[in-house]
Amino acid sequence: MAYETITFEVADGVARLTLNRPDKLNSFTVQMHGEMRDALARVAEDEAIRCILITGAGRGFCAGQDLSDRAVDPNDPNAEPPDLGESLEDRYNPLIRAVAGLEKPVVCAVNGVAAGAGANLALACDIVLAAKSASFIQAFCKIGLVPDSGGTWSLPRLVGMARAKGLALLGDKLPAETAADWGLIWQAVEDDALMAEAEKIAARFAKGPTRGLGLIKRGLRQSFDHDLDAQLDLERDLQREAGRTEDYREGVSAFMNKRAPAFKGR
Ligand code: LHQ
Repeated sequence: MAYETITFEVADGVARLTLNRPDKLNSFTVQMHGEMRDALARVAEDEAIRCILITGAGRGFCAGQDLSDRAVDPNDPNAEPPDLGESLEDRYNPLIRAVAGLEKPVVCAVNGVAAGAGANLALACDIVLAAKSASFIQAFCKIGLVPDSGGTWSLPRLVGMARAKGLALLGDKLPAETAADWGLIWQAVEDDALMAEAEKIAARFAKGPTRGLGLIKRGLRQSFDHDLDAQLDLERDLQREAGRTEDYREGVSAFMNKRAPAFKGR
């Protein structure tokens, strides 16, 4: 599939996906959803890809849904009011499931404003770095909508209910440094250091024990649905699986021989 609204390249075990509609702050169209779905499926399937790095072209990261897209525009005089539930079911929910469920690390470099579903796409990633000039806006309430793309799930878990409510009900701009202070994201970095920092982390993941890292993601994610007993059972199962990987053998061997491990991701 040829892409027009994103760029996608793979090198040295890292897939780089750049949202690429800079004139519209990389807001989502139906086409962009289709291209992202295709690219994320390639990442999931290709064993040579051991990490994905998502960022945006131009001055924004992603302004959420493109509000002029005919699929969601309530002002189209010739159309019934749009079914936004369908838009979530068909496009946003699969996108967030694909990102959150990917058993490989997802690094997000938030290069500028991240609004609406754009903010929540970033929050679905594993390691979120943001340029200090970037910001996060739960813009939904400003147009009468509800945070989607996992926002009502991730916000209270990341920052607690009081801050989740403030963000979701007020829809104000949260600067990257405050987002980092609150634990919404991993780190805010100087603007001109953003991509180098994100690349450094991605390169590290590309040499990591990919299956083990994927299992860590699964364990942390499922913890929200479990009490301690159930989580201990899950850890037993995950560790059993991790313990059977080549990378576990390599990790222990490297440690015992006082050398750096050469993980293969399997
Ligand atoms: C845009 C957009 C945009 C189109 C900037 N659409 N053009 C799910 C299911 C179905 C339906 C609805 O939504 C969802 C999920 C959602 O994501 S809902 C939330 C949708 N997003 C928003 O409400 C954010 C709208 N954008 C903004 O509030 C501002 O653009 C922010 C605060 C992000 C940035 O402000 P500025 O830095 O001042 O930039 P700007 O507003 O001047 O935008 C630059 C251009 O991008 C401009 O186009 P133009 O042709 O005038 O230069 C904007 O119209 C366009 N743009 N966001 N979402």
